[in-house]
Amino acid sequence: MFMRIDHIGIACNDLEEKIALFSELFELEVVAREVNEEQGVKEAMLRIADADGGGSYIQLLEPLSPDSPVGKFLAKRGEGVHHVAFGVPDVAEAMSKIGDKGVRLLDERPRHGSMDSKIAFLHPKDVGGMLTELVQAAKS
Ligand code: CMX
Ligand code: CO
Repeated sequence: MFMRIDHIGIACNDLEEKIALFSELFELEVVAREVNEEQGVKEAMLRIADADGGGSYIQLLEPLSPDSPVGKFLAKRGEGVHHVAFGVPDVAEAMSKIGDKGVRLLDERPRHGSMDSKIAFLHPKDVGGMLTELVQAAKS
C-alpha cells in the first residue's frame, strides 16, 4: 500500500536554527516553507530525493502555540522525531483501508499538507507508538 517514505517530521523549538543544522550536516536544500494554521506549525521541507509521484524530505516543525500537537509534544518529550509520513497514491482510499483494520484515524477527511499535498494522521497508539501520516503528493 505504501509507495515510499515521504518525510520524517522533526519537532523543533527554533525552526531557523534546525534548518541551519540540517542543511549544514547533510547538505540538504530547503524546497518549501509554510505556516499551516490548521496543523499549528511553521515548517520547512528539506529535500532528500526527487521522484515521479513524490520525493522524500525531512520536515522541520516549530509549533505556533504550546497547545498545538507539536507544542504539546515538545513540552512532554523535547525535540526529536515527531512522526513518520508514508506516501500513498490516494489518501482517502488509504484512510478507508487502514480504518477498516481498526486503526483510529485522527482526521475524518484529508487535510491540506506541505507543498499542496493531502494528508491524514493515524493514532500513534494503534501503530506501535509511531505517529503516522499518510501523504498524497500534489500532481506535478
Ligand atoms: N509520537 C508518538 N506518540 C505520541 C505522539 C507522537 N508524536 N504524540 C503523542 N503521543 C502519545 C502520548 O505520549 C500519549 O501517550 P501516553 O498516554 O502513553 O502518555 C498519547 O499519544 C496521547 O497523547 P496526548 O499527549 O494525550 O494527546 P495529544 O493531545 O498530544 O494528541 C495526537 C496526540 C497524536 C492525537 C495529536 O498530536 C494529533 O492529533 N496529531 C496529528 C496532527 C499533527 O501532529 N500535526 C502536526 C504535524 C503537521 C504536519 O506534519 O504537516
Ligand atoms: Co508531516
